[in-house]
Parts: sequence; C-alpha cells; structure tokens
Amino acid sequence: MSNSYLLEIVVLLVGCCAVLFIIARFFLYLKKKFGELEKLNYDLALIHDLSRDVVGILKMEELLPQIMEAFAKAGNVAKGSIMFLDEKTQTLEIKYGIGISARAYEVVKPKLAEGVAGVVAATCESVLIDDTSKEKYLYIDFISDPAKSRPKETLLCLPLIFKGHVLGVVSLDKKIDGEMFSEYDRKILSILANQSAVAIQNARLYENAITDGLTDLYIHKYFHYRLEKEMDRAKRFEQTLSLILFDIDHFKNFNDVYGHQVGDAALVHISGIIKDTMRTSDIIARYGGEEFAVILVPDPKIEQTPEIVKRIAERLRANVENNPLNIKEKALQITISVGVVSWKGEKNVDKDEFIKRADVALYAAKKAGRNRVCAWEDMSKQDCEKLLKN
Ligand code: GH3
Ligand code: MG
Ligand code: MG
Repeated sequence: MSNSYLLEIVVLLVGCCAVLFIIARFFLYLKKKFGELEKLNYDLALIHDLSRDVVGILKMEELLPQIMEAFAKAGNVAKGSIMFLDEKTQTLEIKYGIGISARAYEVVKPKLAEGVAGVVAATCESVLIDDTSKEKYLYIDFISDPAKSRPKETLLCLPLIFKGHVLGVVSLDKKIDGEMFSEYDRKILSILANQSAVAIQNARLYENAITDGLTDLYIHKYFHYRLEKEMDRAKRFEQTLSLILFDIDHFKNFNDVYGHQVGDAALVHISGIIKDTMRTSDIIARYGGEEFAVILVPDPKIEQTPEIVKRIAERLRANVENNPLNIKEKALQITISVGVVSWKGEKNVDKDEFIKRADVALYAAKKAGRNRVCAWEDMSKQDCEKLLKN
C-alpha cells in the first residue's frame, strides 16, 4: 500500500470522526434545548394555572397568601414578602410574607428609592442579586445588627405594576434548595408578578366598592349581602347568629353644636372603637348615617347565647361612653343606643325580619332613655306592638 493511499484513508477517518463529533454535539445541543423547552413549557403552564387561581380572588386577606404560595411553587421560594407602596408616605410596607420574622413587619419600611425594594418600586425594574453579603450599594439590611456580618442570601425583587402605576414589590429572599435565583427565574416570575398586580388592583377596587369612604366600614349593601350568606351558613351548621344595631344618641344636636366636621370625626372615632372592641371575624358596617350594624359570626368555641351577646353589646356601649372624642383640648362624650337579637334558624324569620327585630330593640333602647342596650329576646309581644304602633 502506497503512502499516499494510507494518508487518504487517515484523512477520511479523521473527517468521519469530525462529522460524527459534530453530529453528536448537535444532538446534545438539541437534547439540551429540548429539555429547556420542556421545562419552559412546564413552567409556563404552571404560571398560567397559578395566575388563574390568583386572579379569581377578590378579598385581599385571601389573595396575598395565595400570591405568596404561587411564588413559592413557581420559584421554589422559601422566604419572601409582598410589600405595598403607601402613596401618602411614599414608603413600602410588608403586607404578607413567608419565612420572615414578626419584627420584619415592623422594621422593614423602605422609602421610595431606598434599598433594593425601594429602588425596584422607584424604577419599576426588577433587581437580581446573587449574594446579598457582597452587595454594598443597593442592599440594606433592615433587620440584622449592622456590626455583624451581612447575611449571604440570593435575592430577586420584582415590581408590581398595574397600567404603569407601581402598587408595590414582591421580594423573594431565599430558595428552598439553597440555589441562587437565575435570569430564567427573573423572566418566569416576572409574568407571575404582572398577573399578581392585576389581581391586587381588582381586590383593591372590590374593597373600595364595599367599604364606606369615611369610616372604612362595610357599606349597607354589602351588609345585606353578608347577612344573607351568614344566615345560610348558620342554618347549615345549626349555629346561632346574632346582630347588633346601634345609633348615636342626639347626633343631630352634636352636629349643631360642634359642626359637621367634628360630627364626621366622631363617626370615624366610633368606627375605631367598634373595630377595637369586636373580633376581626365580625362583620361591621355603617348601616346608615349615624347607624351601625355588626354581624357576630358564629365561633364554634363560644356559644352565642342572648346573655353573651348582650354582654358584648354592653362592652361596646361602655367603650363608646368611656372614650370621648378629644378635639381642641375638649373631651366630647358620645353615647349610643344598642339593639341586639339572636337567630337560631327559626323558619319564620328571614333576613328582613331579623333586621327588623334588631331595629325594634334599638328603638326600645332609645325609648327607655338612650345610652343602653336592649335585647329583642327580653321584650314582650305587647312591648313590641306598643313600640311599633308609636
Ligand atoms: P337619636 O338619639 O334619636 O338618634 O337622635 P339623633 O339626633 O341622633 O337622630 P336624628 O335621626 O334626628 O339625626 C341624625 C343625625 O345624624 C342627623 C345627621 O345630620 C347626622 N348625620 C348622618 N350622617 C352623617 C354624616 O355622615 N356626618 C355627620 N357629621 N353627621 C351625620
Ligand atoms: Mg341618632
Ligand atoms: Mg339614626
């Protein structure tokens, strides 16, 4: 065999190897790309499902945990928080978090353009930090002692923007597996942040629609809607539902003497007392001008006997009487008359009759001299008829 023939075979073999190598590399490349596409496909489907779940929720207290859970699932997040921007103070505040301390809610309050969250809110651009212990300019540790070393954490902060308007940020501070957040995470989780912003805006509009602008309590229409729902629920679970209706005494005179603005301040003041006195699960509404209603949602641990409900109403009445409105160094005492009634699912009592009974009891409290509680259960049929005739 001649040398030139041998050389040709070697060249051919090398050429074949090169082609095989290129094909193998190409296959590996395709496999990697296919794997990436598969992951992207999976993650987009997940984000789609999570977004759909989130966008359907209208109550903010239910929405925020659901949003945080969606980020935890989609981004493997172990620690994070949702912060809202307070338009008045231009400060961000944590509204809900996972894996964060109770202290964080109190101390993490960055101003616009301060710290990572502040910068994200000010620029509407996300920020990704691999190692917070090395980030000297953007990252501010609000929690740890500045003398101690900074925590080494990965951080991804995304803006919550609705129609070009920043609502707040989502700060993701740690992954379950200890990995760092990636550019891929930033892209995928930004889609979820955009959907979350739409859901938050919807929940805000809903909250505005069902609450009274002055007192921040539920409006009359929402009270009726909830009372119907709560009556259905109480009937299903065979629980007692109670209603408190009260009205400010001589409020016309109060307005005449101190002016309408002070009257408004009194309404806000009393709303604060009701919120402080009642449980967070109770439904408090501004029923009319200076009339308020509270639905005592059944608690399986406490039986709602008329005596207990009367005691709760009495505490409310006393709290109003003993906490005057302080205006211009004057303490203005306000009193209320209260009507209470309980419902154990009696068939002849519908929503309107239930409210009417509370109203009759309130009327009786007024007639009996005001600044007192009257329970419908304590009234005789004759009392009611006499009152209704007058
Ligand atoms: P009573 O003890 O019988 O309830 O007497 P009252 O003066 O409170 O009752 P009345 O129904 O005669 O007057 C209610 C007053 O409540 C009149 C109205 O000006 C006042 N009021 C209702 N809504 C508002 C409000 O939004 N702001 C202020 N400042 N006053 C209000
Ligand atoms: Mg009144
Ligand atoms: Mg009234």
